[in-house]
Amino acid sequence: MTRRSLKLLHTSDLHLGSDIYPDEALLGFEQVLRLAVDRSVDAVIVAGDLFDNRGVTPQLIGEAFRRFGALRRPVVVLPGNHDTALTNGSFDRRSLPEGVHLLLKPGGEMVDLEHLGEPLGLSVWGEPVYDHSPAFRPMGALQPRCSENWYIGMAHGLVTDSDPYDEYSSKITPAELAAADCDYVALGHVHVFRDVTSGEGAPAFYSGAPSGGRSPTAVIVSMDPEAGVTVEAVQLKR
Ligand SMILES: [Mn+2]
Repeated sequence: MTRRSLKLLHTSDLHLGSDIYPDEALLGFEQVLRLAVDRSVDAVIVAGDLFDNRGVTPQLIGEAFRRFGALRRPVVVLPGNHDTALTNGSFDRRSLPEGVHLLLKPGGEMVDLEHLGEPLGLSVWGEPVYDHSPAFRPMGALQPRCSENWYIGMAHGLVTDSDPYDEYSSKITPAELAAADCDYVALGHVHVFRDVTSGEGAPAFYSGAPSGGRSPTAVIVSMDPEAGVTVEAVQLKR
């Protein structure tokens, strides 16, 4: 088996259309787009909360996806609990530019990415947040690896090992992360860069948000057949 080296940009929690920091959110988005180009990444993965609330305008949604399409490389967007403008049934996936994938299927779905008609050798799975409640387990339905591709699991939720009253919504446990048969787990929901790798499991990271906090970040993931998976947190400007 020969896998090729791939470089990815992992981001989350952009909160475009935020009613608290709309300008900063846009600035964060611009920095993410620039980083994708500057680092010549092969794909961009957005682990939830691209948009802030159900009131974001169709214009903003269209423009954000248009900008992703203009990157001319695959982009995968997983809806988080804030992306109700994408999950409320009003969004038409057919309006997405070529190469931009929005994971909308309840129960989760897998995409095999392509670039210029050629397989990239990368599969990405994620289950969108339709029910942000303790009943929803974002990693609970992770599909087993089904090819020799690099395999990334995406999830938007809270990694915790301490929830005695089962009260946390969209919970992800360290045991689920340890058992995930992936090469990398791209997480969103916590707005701070964090390594949550569990035991011998795949590297699992929160990318941190590119805006809205004191330490905006995005993550560059390098996947190399020899060196394995390495993760770099890139500090963005406020
Ligand atoms: Mn969230």
